[in-house]
Amino acid sequence: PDPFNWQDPLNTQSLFTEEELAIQETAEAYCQERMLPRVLQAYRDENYDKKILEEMGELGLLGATIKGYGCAGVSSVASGLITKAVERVDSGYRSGMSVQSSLAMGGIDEFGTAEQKEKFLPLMAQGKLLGAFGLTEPNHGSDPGSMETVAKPHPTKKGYVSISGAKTWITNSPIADVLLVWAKYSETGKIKGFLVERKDCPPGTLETPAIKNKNGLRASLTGMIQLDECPVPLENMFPDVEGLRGPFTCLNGARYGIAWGMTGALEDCIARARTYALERKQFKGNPLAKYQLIQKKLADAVTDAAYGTVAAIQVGRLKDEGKATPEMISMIKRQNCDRALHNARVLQEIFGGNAVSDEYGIGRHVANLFVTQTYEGQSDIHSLILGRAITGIQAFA
Ligand code: TGC
Ligand code: FAD
Repeated sequence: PDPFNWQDPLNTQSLFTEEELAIQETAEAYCQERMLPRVLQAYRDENYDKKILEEMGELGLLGATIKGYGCAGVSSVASGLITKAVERVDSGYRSGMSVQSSLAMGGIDEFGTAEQKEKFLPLMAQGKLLGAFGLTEPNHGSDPGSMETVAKPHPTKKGYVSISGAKTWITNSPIADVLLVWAKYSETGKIKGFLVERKDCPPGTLETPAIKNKNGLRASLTGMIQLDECPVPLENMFPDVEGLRGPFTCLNGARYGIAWGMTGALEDCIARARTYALERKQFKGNPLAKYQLIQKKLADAVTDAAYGTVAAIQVGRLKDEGKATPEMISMIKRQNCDRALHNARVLQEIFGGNAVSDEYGIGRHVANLFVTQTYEGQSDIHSLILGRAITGIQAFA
């Protein structure tokens, strides 16, 4: 056999097709050469360069599993490799992409009418039209079924609904052109999806203020969506899906992506910690890497990254065969997020005081990984989804 490779201990490269390897190479090259040089300043300034999405669009990296509409139509594993490459740089950059690709484009592809797909998907694939996904509200996060945002028939405009309510912690909302808003439709009392186009909203009916001074995910924009009797044409509603199945179907794709992304973020922490441990000397000129406690930290992290990658590949293959269940996705989202956060925190210790300097990158990952463990279903929520599937008893309420 080939010698052991700490960067790919279980030789997962042997599980990819030629096409997947080529996509991985394109994505890794773009992310390391074009994204990585920007991230430190973006994180300091709490700034997101939306040109990133346009650049990714040019390379065919957006909505990559969608067939047609200018999208690449690649395998779920290939899309996972793109996500991993992006998150190796920063979870905020992956967030910007996930919302565009999985949540907004994925929703339109799955539930949109032919007209909605033609209108939005080609421009979104190019990164020229930006999307957001509004499910969470100030009073309802883990329990979106209790949402208060409502869509009523518009009192004066025929063929329109009037949407009122507030969404919060919405990635990309300050810059999005089209916001997929989930609201209770007064005619049925059921949750429906509406594509709210910023350019068509009369003044004062749509506001998307940014949430500033975050202590994680600072290279991504987050904001609110405030709707005050906002008129939206009924032709912008997803016609055939109602209830939480709509948003959760979009979330299946995004949660799958996060599971992949986690392995990228963790591998970057490992590479940074290993380099540091080999260079930094303490006690009689020995590198930190000589000490057993340091080696155990690296061994644990490398093992978790490798196991997480293998699990993500398996779920990706099942997804393309139509055999992946939401519980499988909950399992890998929860496990890969929890292990990435835990290991990143432990690896951070290797840097001693220097961990506090943002130049070393490790603190940025640790702060980001708290967010990834929290959004798209906090880890304990995924424990309950799994617990329900194991016991047949739901423990949410
Ligand atoms: P429950 O009774 O379990 O289900 C209600 C309906 O939804 C269906 N369903 C699913 N359908 C497809 N895929 C899934 N994964 C599904 N899960 C549930 C279910 O079959 C049912 O359908 P129907 O037709 O019978 O009505 O619903 P519940 O209200 O008891 O929900 C419980 C719980 C905890 C599972 C759920 O509410 C949950 O997952 N909460 C977490 C909330 C969450 O994930 N929010 C994410 C917001 S978006 C975000 O964070 C984006 S960050 C992006 C970035 O920046 O990267
Ligand atoms: P809560 O629901 O209040 O939960 C708080 C804690 O209580 C959690 O630990 C949770 O696990 C626990 N808890 C809740 N219920 C139970 C229970 N029944 N049993 C045991 N424990 C429980 N949302 C969007 O819609 N779109 C976005 O683009 C988006 N982007 C985000 C970006 C960022 C940077 C952040 C921080 C969040 C984003 N979110 C987005 C929101 C995110 O999905 C929610 O924060 C998340 O779902 C948790 O909801 P909450 O914050 O209201 O916490």
